[in-house]
Amino acid sequence: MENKMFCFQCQEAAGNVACNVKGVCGKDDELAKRMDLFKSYLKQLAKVVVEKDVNDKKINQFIMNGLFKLITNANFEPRVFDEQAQQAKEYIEKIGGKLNEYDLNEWEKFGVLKEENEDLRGVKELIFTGLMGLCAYHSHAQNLGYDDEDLYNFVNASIARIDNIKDLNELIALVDKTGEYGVKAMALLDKANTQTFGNPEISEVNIGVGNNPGILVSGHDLDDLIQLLEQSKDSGVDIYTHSEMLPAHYYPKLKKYSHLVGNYGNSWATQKEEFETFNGPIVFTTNCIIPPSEKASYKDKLYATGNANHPGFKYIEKDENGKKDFSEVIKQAQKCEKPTEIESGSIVGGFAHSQVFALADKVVENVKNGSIRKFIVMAGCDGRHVSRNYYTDFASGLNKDTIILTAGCAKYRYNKLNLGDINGIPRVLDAGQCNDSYSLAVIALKLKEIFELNDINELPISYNIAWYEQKAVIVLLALLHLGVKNIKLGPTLPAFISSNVADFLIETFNISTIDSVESDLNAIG
Ligand code: FSO
Ligand code: SF4
Repeated sequence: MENKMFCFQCQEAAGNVACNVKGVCGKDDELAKRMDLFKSYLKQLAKVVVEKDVNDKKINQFIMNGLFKLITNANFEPRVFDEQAQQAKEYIEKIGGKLNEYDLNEWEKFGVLKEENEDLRGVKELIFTGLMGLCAYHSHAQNLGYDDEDLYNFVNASIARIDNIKDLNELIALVDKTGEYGVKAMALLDKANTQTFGNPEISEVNIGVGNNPGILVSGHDLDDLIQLLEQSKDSGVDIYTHSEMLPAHYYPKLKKYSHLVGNYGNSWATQKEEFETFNGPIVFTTNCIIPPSEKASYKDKLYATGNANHPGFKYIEKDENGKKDFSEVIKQAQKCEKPTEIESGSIVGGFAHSQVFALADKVVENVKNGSIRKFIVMAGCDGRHVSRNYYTDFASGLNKDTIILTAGCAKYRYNKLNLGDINGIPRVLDAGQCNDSYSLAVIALKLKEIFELNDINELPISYNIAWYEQKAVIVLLALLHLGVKNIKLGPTLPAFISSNVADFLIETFNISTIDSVESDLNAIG
C-alpha cells in the first residue's frame, strides 16, 4: 500500500514497522505531515541559531517545547503545528536566516524517509527520539524555574546537524552524547522537583474515592498540579491523580493538600474505561492522550494545557508569569457526580534516592545476610498491547528474595499484586515518574560505592525495561551512557532500529528483547 505518512517513533508503530496510513495512536496523515514539517522547521531554526551564534532564551525554549509537542500522543491539534511552523519561520527571519519552505504534500522531502539508508535513518531516529524525551524533562524543570544553558546548546547543535551526518560512527558517538545529556536533564528535573516540592518520602496512596466530586489530573507536570491544588482548596472538589501523576503523592509539599485524595485507576492505556466512571473533568498536563470516541460520556469534560492539546479539548493558557486559571475546570467539577469507586485500598511509593539512602543500612544488611538476593529494574512505560501482560507475569514469577525497582507507568502492570516485603522492605519500590529512573541510577551508583565494586554491572541488579514513547528512549540512552549492560528492552525493540544497528547494540551493550516469561525468569530472575 502507498504510504500516506510514515511514523515509527513509538513502540506501537504498526506491525512494528511504521504507521503509514494512520497512527495507532490516533494521529492521521494530515497531522503527521504537519508534525514532520514542523520538525523540519525546528531543525532549520536550530541551524541558523548555531550558525549565527544566537543566544536567545525564548528561541531556545521554543525549540525544546517544540520537540516536546512532537512526542507520541501529546498534541493532536493541527492548528498548533501550523502556528508553531509559522512561529519558527518568524524566528528564522528575525535572526537573519532563510527558511526552506515546503508544501505539506511534499512530505517525503522532509519526513524521516528522506534519509534513504535504513541504518543511518534508524540511528538518527534513536537520537532524535532521545532528544524529544530530554526536551520533555527539561520543559518540566523549566516550568519550575530551572533550566540549563548546556542543554539548550546541545539540543540546538544536535538537531542542526543530524540530517547531514552520513557517518555511522559519528552518529553512534552522538547517541552516547545524547545519553550523557539525558542524565543531565534528568538530574536537573530531579533538582527542580525536590527543591520545589521536597524529597519524596514513603507514602501510602489511597486508590478508593471520597464523597466529593473530583478533578482527575493526568500527565507529568507537577507545577500544573500545584496550581490546581491551590486554586481548588476551598471549592469542595477533590483532586485525583491518574497514571504518571501518581508520584505527586510522594512529595511533602503536594501531599499536604488534604483534597489531593488519591490516585484513580491505572496507566494511560486504561483511560477510556476509567474516564467513563470518574464522572468529573480530566486535565491533561502532558502526553499520553487517547483520543476520546464520539460516544465517550466524558468528551465535554476534557482539558489540556502546556504542550498537550487535542481538538475539542478546552485549552488552559499560561500567562506571562507562568500562571494558569483553572476556575472553569473547578466550576464544571462542582456540578459533577462524585467518582464511581472502581477499587479500594492503597498502594505505597516514594522510594526515590533520598528515601532509599535513608534505608541504606537496612537494605545493605538484607543483601549481606542473603534476604535480598537480587534487584530488578522494571522501569518505563505501559501500553495497550496484550503482550504487556508479560510484565505482570514476570513480576509475579520472581523469587520472593527479589526487589523490583520501578519508575514510570510500567508499574501499573504489577503495583497492585501485593508482592509483599522482605523484612519490612516492600518488594516493589516505586521511585516515581519515568524521569525518576535517574533516582534508580543514583541508587545503583550508591550501592556500587557501598559494596566497593569497580563496575556498576557487578551489582546484583538486572534491567527489564518496558518502553512506549520517547521519554523512555532518553532513559535507555542515559542508562547506556552510565555503562549499564545486559538491558532487556520490550515488549519489542524499536521499529526504527535496523537489523545492522540491532546487531551493534547487542554486541556493544548486550541489549536484548524479551523472550517468554519462563526463559527470562531463568535468565535474569
Ligand atoms: Fe508513561 Fe506516557 Fe512516563 Fe511516558 S504516561 S508512557 S515514557 O508518557 O512518560 O511512563
Ligand atoms: Fe504510529 Fe507511534 Fe507514530 Fe503514533 S507515534 S503514528 S502510533 S509510530
